[in-house]
Amino acid sequence: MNADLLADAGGTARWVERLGPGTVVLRGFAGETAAAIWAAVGRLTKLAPFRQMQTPGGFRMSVAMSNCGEVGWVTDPAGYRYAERDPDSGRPWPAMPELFRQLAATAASAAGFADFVPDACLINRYAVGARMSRHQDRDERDLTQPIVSLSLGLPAVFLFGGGQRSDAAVRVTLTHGDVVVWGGPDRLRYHGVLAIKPGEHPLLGACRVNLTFRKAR
Ligand code: MD6
Ligand code: FE
Repeated sequence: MNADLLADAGGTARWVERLGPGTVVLRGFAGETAAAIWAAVGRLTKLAPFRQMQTPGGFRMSVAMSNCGEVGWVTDPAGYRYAERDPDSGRPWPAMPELFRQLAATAASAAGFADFVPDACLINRYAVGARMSRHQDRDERDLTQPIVSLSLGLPAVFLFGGGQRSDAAVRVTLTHGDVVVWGGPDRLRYHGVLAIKPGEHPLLGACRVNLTFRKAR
């Protein structure tokens, strides 16, 4: 097998962009593994269907969410938290596929975070027009652990801000197969996603899916 085939099986970035001291974009890192991950998302979301959760402020999110792993991120009028069970079914979240854990660990290691073992994977589905307002990810217990984020489907403009909500943000377009790893001094930077523009992706159709791998507990 030549190097290109190996690269295409996932685990090698086509190129790397640094967004901060603890943040890199690994372009095309998922390679052909993206299709297998997308197929797995289909199986997982039969068990734990996508749903639009409510924020503590009572707004319905435009992004539809599901989870796999030992715990899953949920929001409702009582607040944000990690929960061991899917609140819609009362059942534990589906187990995280080994393929997901491997991709996350390999990406984290490529970005300089050794021994990353995610216990939660939040699966976000964006229809055209869906967006994610600016937020920090701070519900995880150990903030020395990075977050690994995989983008699939339609492109998205990712806003990467600073430590204060009002700090200026850089705009980064994330496309199918791109992985962002962030942690260390960047772990609490504000970030968001602009409304997804209409389009059609050959594999996913008119949507974007983002998986974020976390060590929540
Ligand atoms: C998204 N991602 O890309 C939303 N959070 O759809 C996130 O909110 C995110 O990509 C923490 C770390 C990486 C991320
Ligand atoms: Fe986030």
